[in-house]
Amino acid sequence: MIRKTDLHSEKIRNLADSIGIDALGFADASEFSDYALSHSRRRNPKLSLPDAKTIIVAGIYIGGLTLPAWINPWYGRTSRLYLSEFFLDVVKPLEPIVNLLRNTGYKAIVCDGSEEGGSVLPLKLAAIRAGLGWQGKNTLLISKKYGTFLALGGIITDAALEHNTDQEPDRCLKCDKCQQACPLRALDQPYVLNRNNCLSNLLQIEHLPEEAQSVMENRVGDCEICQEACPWNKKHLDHSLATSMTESFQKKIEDWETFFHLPDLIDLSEEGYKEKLGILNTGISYDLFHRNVLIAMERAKKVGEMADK
Ligand code: B12
Repeated sequence: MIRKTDLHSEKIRNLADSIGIDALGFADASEFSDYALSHSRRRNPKLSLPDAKTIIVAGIYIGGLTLPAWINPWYGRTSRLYLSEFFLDVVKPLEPIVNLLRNTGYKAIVCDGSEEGGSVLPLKLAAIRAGLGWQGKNTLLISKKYGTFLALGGIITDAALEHNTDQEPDRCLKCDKCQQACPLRALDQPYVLNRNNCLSNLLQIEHLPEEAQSVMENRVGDCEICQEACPWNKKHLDHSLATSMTESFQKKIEDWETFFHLPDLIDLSEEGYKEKLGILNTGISYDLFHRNVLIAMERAKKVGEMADK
């Protein structure tokens, strides 16, 4: 049994390393007073754990992963986060750290977007406070080493660990490539996402405006246009930093290659959707997914007809 006094930040860092977590930081668990959603539980970790002292923020690299089929109109396109199984936060990989904390007599609550009321942290702001990077004009956390391709996870604990005190400066400077690239101008105000114009949002809600349908191309879930335009992601788009996870990730991603063939997806039943895509844990309903597939299929036919002309 490890005594409370023996649990040092180093022990958690070494454990995180051994379980394939690419980025890790500790932040104080005070309120996020600059968090725009003032009513949200995410704003104050102490609402989830009254004697919270530390937020442990973890990042898993999902860059470099790509599916050649994504540029083929006959295949449904999603995103690296979508296929990473971390769409609703990095949760499972954090279990060994949670167990270490609890086995040492500390409390630990994991931010889990798939649980009702479980999304207890503004992970991007917590990651900034933990020293993992800065918030870019596309509102995402940008890391010098991993770009925006860190899927994030977080733990609120009453363990007093070595809190990061040195936040990364904003390195977006004059660049506005993400803002220029967004086809629906969701980033016209830098650092603020107008989610009503964000394809990633629109593809998972009821109302999908005509204009969005006209620019979604073969996207059936999520959109990465603002990420692909970001200079900090350049080195992560076609090849990846070799991390312990990436090989297994790329392999997992390739397994989806043929699955998203639109003519097959058209006939995918709700049971098939849950059975096959349930593991991705996106929380997106079958009806919305199927709607997106139908629209992408109509477009593929048009593109096909144009090509035949
Ligand atoms: C809700 C949500 C969404 C929503 C809304 C996004 C948004 N920016 O609000 C939708 C569905 C659109 C979305 C999309 C995506 N998401 Co999302 N999302 C979340 C979630 C659950 C909460 C984010 C949040 O707090 N939003 C509320 C806004 C207010 O907070 P904010 O974005 O930090 O906004 C700050 C600034 O923009 C500014 N601001 C914002 N609004 C306003 C308004 C005013 C008046 C002012 C003054 C300031 C201001 O201040 C805020 C700081 O307080 C997090 C998980 C989590 N628990 O944190 C994942 C998360 C942020 N998403 C993530 C990702 C990867 C994406 C996508 C890139 C997925 C993809 N396509 O690949 C897209 C990209 C869209 C984008 N450019 O942000 C990752 C980010 C990882 C990273 N490296 O940054 C997270 C952390 C999920 C994860 N576990 O990894 N997402």
